[in-house]
Amino acid sequence: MTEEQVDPASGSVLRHAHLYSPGTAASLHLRDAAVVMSAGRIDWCGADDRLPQRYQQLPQYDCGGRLLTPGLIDCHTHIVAAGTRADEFAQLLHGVEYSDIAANGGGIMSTVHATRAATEDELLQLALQRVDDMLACGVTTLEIKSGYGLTLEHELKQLRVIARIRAARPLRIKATLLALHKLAPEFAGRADDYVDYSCDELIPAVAQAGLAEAVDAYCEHIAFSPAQVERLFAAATAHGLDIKLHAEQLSNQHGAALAARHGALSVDHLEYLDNAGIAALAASNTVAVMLPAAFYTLRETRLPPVTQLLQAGVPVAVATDSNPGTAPLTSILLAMNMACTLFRMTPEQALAGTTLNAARALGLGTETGSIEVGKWADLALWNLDHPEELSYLVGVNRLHRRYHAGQYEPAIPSNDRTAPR
Ligand code: DI6
Ligand code: FE
Repeated sequence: MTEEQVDPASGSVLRHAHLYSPGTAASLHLRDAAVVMSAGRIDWCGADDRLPQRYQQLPQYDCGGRLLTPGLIDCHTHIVAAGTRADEFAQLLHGVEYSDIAANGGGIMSTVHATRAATEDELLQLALQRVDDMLACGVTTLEIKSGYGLTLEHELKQLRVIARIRAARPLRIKATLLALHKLAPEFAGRADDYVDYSCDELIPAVAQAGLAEAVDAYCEHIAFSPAQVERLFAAATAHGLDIKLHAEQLSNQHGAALAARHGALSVDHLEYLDNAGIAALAASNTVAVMLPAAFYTLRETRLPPVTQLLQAGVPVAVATDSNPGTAPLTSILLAMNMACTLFRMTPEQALAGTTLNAARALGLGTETGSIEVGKWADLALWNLDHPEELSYLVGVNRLHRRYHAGQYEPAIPSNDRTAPR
């Protein structure tokens, strides 16, 4: 019987893998390893020649010395969106500032118009194309944000699309209500009323519908103030939702320290983070998420203080930030490469950033992100010899197999060529 026909409850074994799994203190690195998957979880892992007798009868797959890592985790994306921003790319290349494009009605608002105009089915088809790219890169867990609707109707529409992706594809998804992304045009000149609307209508309705696990905001001089974000955090927490924050991307609003104080799962971007912000993160459990593709697209020059964060013991994650404006990519592998070349992270740190630390940024640190007994058997097997190669290769994807809950998923659905563009 081949492994993929096996009932997951009965389990299977991966043999002769070159296992590399980032850890908090030390990484697990075994040249010739076996991993037993049972009922969707990792039941045993260790040196192949120590595989206990009781597992010898299970169906086996010979990895042939290929690199085996935890499935990759993209902990920050905005993939439920319609429309293109290719025109803005041309403007950026000609030196127009992102904030000026936004001030002239483009930027996030351009995507809001297109997303509002799209049907739920159209948004689903567009998002599935991006999800399929991600699955093909070995992603097993994905965070997806709303934030291009800005009214209850359209935010719920985006969040329902996320729920449908969860049903349509074999991967874990965390949904985030990005409540304060951009001031809705209906509230022009009344930002505080929009914050009230987010706290009093959006959050309760989304929590009631069970459509999101976390709430996020864009704390920036061109977006929302720390005081406004703090009100949102209070409402989110009161409704039992986790919190996250886009902070210190274009300016220092001291958003990261605010989020850490409120127990945020993560703070994301951080180019303008100062020493007080680093200290606040170090004193918390909040993960620092690096988004080098946005830095790259906007051709930023100010680097986030990655080295200082790591020295201070802050867990550092890496994500794509996949969105139509500032990060039009779907490859988490490319984001890892950029984290190394642009932000000077090591390949090991980049891989920890898309596995263990990304899991923590989603509140899933005990469930996934490393190859450990008891965790979900979410794994990626690569046609590679060394873990460093995942970050070293530029725009190259060498995924051999992906396992979700112990199941090999050979048939990653191909893109629907009739999908709306
Ligand atoms: N994430 C965001 O939400 C904003 N920047 C970022 O990195 C804006 C995304 C957009 O321009 O659509
Ligand atoms: Fe973002």
